[in-house]
Amino acid sequence: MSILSSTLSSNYSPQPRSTQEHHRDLYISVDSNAASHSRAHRRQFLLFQMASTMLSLASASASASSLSMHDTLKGKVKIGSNSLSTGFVKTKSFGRVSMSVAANVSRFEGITMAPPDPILGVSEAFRADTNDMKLNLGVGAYRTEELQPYVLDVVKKAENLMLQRGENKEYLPIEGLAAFNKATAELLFGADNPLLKEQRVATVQGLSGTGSLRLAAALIERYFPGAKVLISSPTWGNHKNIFNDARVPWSEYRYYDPKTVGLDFEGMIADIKDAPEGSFILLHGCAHNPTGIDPTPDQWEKIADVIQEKNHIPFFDVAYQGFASGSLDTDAASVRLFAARGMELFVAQSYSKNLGLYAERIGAMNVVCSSADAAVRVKSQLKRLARPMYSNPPIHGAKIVANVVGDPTLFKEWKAEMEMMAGRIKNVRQKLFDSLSAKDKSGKDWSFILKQIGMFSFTGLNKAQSENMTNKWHVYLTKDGRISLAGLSLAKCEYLADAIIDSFHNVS
Ligand code: PGU
Repeated sequence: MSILSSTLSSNYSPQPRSTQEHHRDLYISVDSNAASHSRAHRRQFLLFQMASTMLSLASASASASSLSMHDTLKGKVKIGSNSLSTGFVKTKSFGRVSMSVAANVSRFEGITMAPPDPILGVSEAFRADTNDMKLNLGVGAYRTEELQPYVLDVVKKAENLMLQRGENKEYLPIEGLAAFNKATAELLFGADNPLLKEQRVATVQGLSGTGSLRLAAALIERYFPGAKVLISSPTWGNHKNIFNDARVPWSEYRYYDPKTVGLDFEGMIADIKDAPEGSFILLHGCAHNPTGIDPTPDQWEKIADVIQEKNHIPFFDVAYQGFASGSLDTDAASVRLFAARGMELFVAQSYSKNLGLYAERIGAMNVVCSSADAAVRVKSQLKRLARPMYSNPPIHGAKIVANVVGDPTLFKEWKAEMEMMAGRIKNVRQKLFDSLSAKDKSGKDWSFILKQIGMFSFTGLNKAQSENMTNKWHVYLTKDGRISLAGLSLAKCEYLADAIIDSFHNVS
């Protein structure tokens, strides 16, 4: 009785409920008349048994793949051709009593299992693999030649400085740390860029690249209703999630040409031209993810021409500044070219890769406006959007960036470390190409690997071939055939070449 009484509530009030809510609960009727107490006991017990039976059928069906959760929620449990109702069990004139069914069926039965993330899920699968030869080339995270995570020396030095100064942990303003915002805009546009003096850039600290993109997506959704974002085909997988979640419509423009394993420049220009006037064109500032193929400076000019002609708004995602070429300035050239034309543009930045601050979630959203007045208003709205989402950003990474960039010695050391990291990636790229060329007797041209830049190589392996890499060779990569060279060592290049050659030639 105690279990029953604790799960029964006698003051059910028939408030309007959604059909789904309605079906999530089971209602059973019990006798609330005190005079027929013992009869009511027996009836409650019987009803409880009936309910339990139905519930176990419902939960059994929920786990059986032949029946959808939707069917269960609709109150139907189908067994063979029979169908049982798990709805009301009523007896006339008795008060209805709501019964909580936590013992067998969760309120979350309607929540289906989400698929693993196509990139971060690869690391989870890698961790579960016990084979000694395993290699994680899934996530774009820099490893040393010993395949260990790397904390930059300048980061350690900046953190020591912070400890010595005994800095506090009070809330930052909504827009983030002022010293960080100044440093990040200067790194991006160049410290002497006139648009900074003219105060035409609205910069707010963001939750790394992803959070900054998401904030910008919220701004588009609110102030450009119906405007479309054009993203490259292919692109970093999370772009689609970000715009979907912000309810911003998007479509793709042609980018990668599998025939030439290069840029489909004509297709890209044609698709940008075809987009409705005033669309946002998402561009990877440098080191395009996943292809590693960037437009040439000449092509960037032509892209800017079309965007200007069509009154589109360029939206740069800069996640690899300094990491592609080893130079902060070279890697910002595309953004600076557009800014120099006096265009209004969006730029999301990330310090995950170039300062190795992955888990600190430090980045920024910059909106270049045509006037200082517009920049003040845009910034105020970015803050307004940020406040209910995360209130204000974290301080630690912002202080590291501000300290590194603000100290001439540390800044110089950072540049040297970035060159070292970019250099190591270039070395493994070369060694992988050499190993493939030496081992593959088919005459296939692997030189596209050398033409790609940045952290990744887009191998051209299809899904089945990528799966062979993992299942047979314990090499973990994303299913689009992208490998992160930042997770590869010179010592593992030959093994990887064997895996690629086998997968490419022996799996269709
Ligand atoms: N934009 C691009 C083009 C990226 O490649 C990434 C990271 C980001 C933004 C966001 O990085 P934040 O860490 O939020 O600053 N892409 C990596 C990291 C793993 C992931 O998917 O988040 C990658 O492996 O593609």
